[in-house]
Amino acid sequence: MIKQIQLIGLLILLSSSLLIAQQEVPYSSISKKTMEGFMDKRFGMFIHWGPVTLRGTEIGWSRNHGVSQSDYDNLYKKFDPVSFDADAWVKTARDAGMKYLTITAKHHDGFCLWPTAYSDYNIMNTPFKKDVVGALAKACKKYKIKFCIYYTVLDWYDRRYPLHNDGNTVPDPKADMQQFVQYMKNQLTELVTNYHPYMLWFDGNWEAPWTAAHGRDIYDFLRKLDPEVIINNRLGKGTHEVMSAATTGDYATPEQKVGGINMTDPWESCITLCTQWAWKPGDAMKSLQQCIRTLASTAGGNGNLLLNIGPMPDGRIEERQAARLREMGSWLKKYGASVYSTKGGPFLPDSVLAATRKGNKIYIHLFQKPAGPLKLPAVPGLRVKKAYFLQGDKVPFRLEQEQLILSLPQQLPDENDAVLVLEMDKNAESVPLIRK
Ligand code: JFZ
Repeated sequence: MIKQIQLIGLLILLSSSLLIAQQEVPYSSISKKTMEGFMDKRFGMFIHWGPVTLRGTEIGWSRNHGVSQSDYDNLYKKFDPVSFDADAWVKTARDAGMKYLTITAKHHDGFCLWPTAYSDYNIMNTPFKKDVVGALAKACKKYKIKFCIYYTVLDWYDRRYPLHNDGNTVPDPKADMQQFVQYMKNQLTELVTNYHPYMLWFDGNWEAPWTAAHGRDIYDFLRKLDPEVIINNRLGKGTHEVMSAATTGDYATPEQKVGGINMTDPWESCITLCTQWAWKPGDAMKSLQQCIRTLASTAGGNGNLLLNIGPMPDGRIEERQAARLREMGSWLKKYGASVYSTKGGPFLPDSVLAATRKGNKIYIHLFQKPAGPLKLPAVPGLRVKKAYFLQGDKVPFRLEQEQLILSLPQQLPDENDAVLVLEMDKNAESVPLIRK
């Protein structure tokens, strides 16, 4: 009897602490295994595209800022990307070493890149008349790239959504959030059931009409449609950058910067290859060195990189952007073992280096040659058996007063990122983070 009462007490305690825990953690019910599979991919392609590319200005944001609303909203009538080739885009992603691809099916301007039955403002009413989202989903399947869909919450075009412009604060009294949310559900049902995305990338959750309750409602709705579809954290009201109690969604989305190291919460940084999300003629492009170091630093922080490109109005990816992506692919062919399926750390990333690890190996991504030898704190409980550059020469090392001292050559073997391998005597994946 006493045992039974104790057991019941324990159960009550357990379930109430579970309840409390539920309120303190993000609103997310994805399996750990699915998220681990996602985080193993490390590198994906973001694509921002739509009729706005005819003006070369920023998608969504340039409506009423540089491009008049009437001009912007009529661009679709001239959108005819005759050179669009879904296979070519997906092959560009694959050859860059990217493992997934995320397309803006609907951005803040409300235009839909698929033949939705719920809005006439879609690709079938352009001269092009082809399902861009469907073509990409099919090509991704063919080339074994995970297909993902960006879908904005805020929609400055739709009259049911209360705000019709960036900077608007007074809600339209004729708008109706309940109807708008139903419209979202209808479209999300189309997207999930027709294209089976691996992940949904929400956005535009910061405006006042969108509430935390809306986010949880959509999250539950999607979970019923597909228990495994991954959902980013821009459905709730918390910050994008980190997961918190206010978060609805499965992973954090720092934007235009590498996220901070986090060994528990999954995250993905979205960063543009040029400066604009959508195509801009002659836009400044990041160097190969910047791209490689961004990817290495992201992996070093235990996150993914979603690198954005903006294809041109005729449907092609600019050759200089494609070339940069091919260079990334060649680098990854050689150094991919230090990026894919690794964990970040144990050394904290900084401007000099980023560390990743897999099994017994710790990879040191060196961005800069120190004046003398490279000095790292010894890894507690583990011993270095061998040190060498990945695909390269051995590196002499010694241990001196809890410091690992590595003698580097005059010139590092790769000026963008020289990857050193430390082969340890034990698995290094769960070693606590080490401050240098
Ligand atoms: C958002 C989009 O607005 C942007 O166009 C792009 O799609 C990016 C991936 O995500 O970026 C933001 C998010 C929030 C703000 C501005 C841009 N904000 O709060 O001002």
